[in-house]
Amino acid sequence: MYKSIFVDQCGYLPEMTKRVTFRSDRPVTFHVVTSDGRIVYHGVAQNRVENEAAGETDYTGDFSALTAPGLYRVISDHLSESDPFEIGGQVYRDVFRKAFAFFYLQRCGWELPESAAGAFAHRACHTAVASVYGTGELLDVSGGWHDAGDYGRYVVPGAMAVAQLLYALEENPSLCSAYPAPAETAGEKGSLSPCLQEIKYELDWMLKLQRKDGQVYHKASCRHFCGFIMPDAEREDIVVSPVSSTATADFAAVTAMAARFFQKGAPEYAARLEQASRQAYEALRSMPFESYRNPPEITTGGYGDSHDEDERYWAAAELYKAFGDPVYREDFETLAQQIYHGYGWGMMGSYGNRAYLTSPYPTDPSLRERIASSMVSLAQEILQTAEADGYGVSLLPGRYHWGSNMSVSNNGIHLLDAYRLTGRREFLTAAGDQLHYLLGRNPMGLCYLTGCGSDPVKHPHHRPSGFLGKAMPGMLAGGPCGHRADPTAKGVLPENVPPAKAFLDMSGSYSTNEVAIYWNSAFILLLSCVDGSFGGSLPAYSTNR
Ligand code: G3I
Ligand code: 9MR
Ligand code: ZN
Repeated sequence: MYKSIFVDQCGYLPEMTKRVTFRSDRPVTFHVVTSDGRIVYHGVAQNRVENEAAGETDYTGDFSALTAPGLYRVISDHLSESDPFEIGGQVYRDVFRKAFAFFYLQRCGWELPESAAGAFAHRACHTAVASVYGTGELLDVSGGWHDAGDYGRYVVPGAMAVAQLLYALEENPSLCSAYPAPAETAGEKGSLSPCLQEIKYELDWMLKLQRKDGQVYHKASCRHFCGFIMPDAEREDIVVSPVSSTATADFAAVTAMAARFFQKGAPEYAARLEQASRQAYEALRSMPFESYRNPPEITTGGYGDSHDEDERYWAAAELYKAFGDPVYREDFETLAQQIYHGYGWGMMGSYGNRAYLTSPYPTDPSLRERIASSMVSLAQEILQTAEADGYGVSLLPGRYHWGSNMSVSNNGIHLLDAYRLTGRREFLTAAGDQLHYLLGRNPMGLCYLTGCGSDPVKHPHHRPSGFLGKAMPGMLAGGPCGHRADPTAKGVLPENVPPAKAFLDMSGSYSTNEVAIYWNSAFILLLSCVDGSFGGSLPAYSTNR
């Protein structure tokens, strides 16, 4: 069905700003109607936007004044009607539950029972002892989460995912409490919440990737990507790839961060994490930067990097926040002569900024101010882009890269940082618009989260989904990628496809339609912060500690 009215298919919290996009070359009068056709709101969309990223003309309507809980659609005389949506205080709980359950369903080395995984049930996979590349050593590296549509397990994106899920727990414990423990894990691990239990599953694996000298191996995978088979059908040898400074730094950072979260419910585990973190950090000192490259025999994911100062920056800040040793503060403040930003796996500086700004130990007030103003400046640029876009999305036409929906999510988190630092509501509104874009208010008219909304992505590049012919629910698709970076995209999308429409809901298109644990974690953190903010519970950053 050709769409011309675009809304968040998962709905709106009552207090949220509610904007709707009309693909139209002339102003639009519109109504919001209840599911039984009663008109409850009348509006006019006046502001015209020539949308370069989408290659179209758009008008934006606003029906924020409508706050009554219920089921609605937007209609307009000369356009098709919108997808249905809900207004209500709990609209994002089911979305959260599905998006978080993705991590459990991505478990490696774990028998997923039908009672908890339905059709995605499988026997424990990749449990064989692995060989450490270039050595004769064998190592148990079972466990952790499959990275994405493939079955590789990688420390760098794994650390990003764990950090974002821990932040989501901190920002919105109420929403996180909506996630029920899978049947067979209920009651395990003492007083750990189901969310923390799940996060621990990845950390337990990551601890196995630390070498005796403290350095951290980059990943564990088979040598090559397998076909679209279930995980327990992949029986090739598992190889542990060489150590890297980015894996070692990210490991040091995220185990320090996690030690804070496990201190209360599992103090011995927190101590184990602290010991591993301190050892990795010390080992990092003797590791010059060397961008990780796959050895020639290995062709699975790379997660290489062009530098590692931002990872070291994050590690120093996180160890200082967790343990308070002056040396970590000195290291951070030396690195912070340049402020680093980024919530994505290749640029991790923003995690360091958050850790330093919220450290319980003494920090430098002038540096805190420098960091805070740099964060607000970054968010201001993101805000300007979002406010100028016909769909409110924070991407310029040239920024629709592989994993663009992760960038949209992380931009929303930058906007929320600025909201917390300044109290300026436009930052919060724009952050909400990033969520609305991902859940339906986008030029594709799709809910990019599988199994959610009335018109979700249905054919993700995800081996279990592809093998079973049905999309596992709760997975965020990578999103439009203007460079047509896979053979399917090159074969199907026209060369001049507008970047915001360079998306294919086809399982072959891994550069637009794969899924990944660190895309889901970015989405979950955005969702948690937005839901928490409108619920009034998002804590402010105090930079005058
Ligand atoms: O940032 C540059 C930009 O400046 C430039 O204009 C643009 C066009 O060349 O490229 C941008 O970088 C891209 C980068 O993603 C952006 O994050 C690279 O081209 C692109 O190759 C890179 O793709 C990565 C992809 O692996 C291929 O290496 C994705 O980020 C990354 O998410 C993806 O990760 C894969 C794992 O390897 C395997 N598991 C699945 C996972 C998700 O697809
Ligand atoms: O499935 C793989 C996906 O996880 C990766 O992101 C992508 C890029 O590295 O590669 C996919 O695997 C394809 C391989 O690169 C080429 N042969 C077809 C594979 C399945 O699409
Ligand atoms: Zn596995």
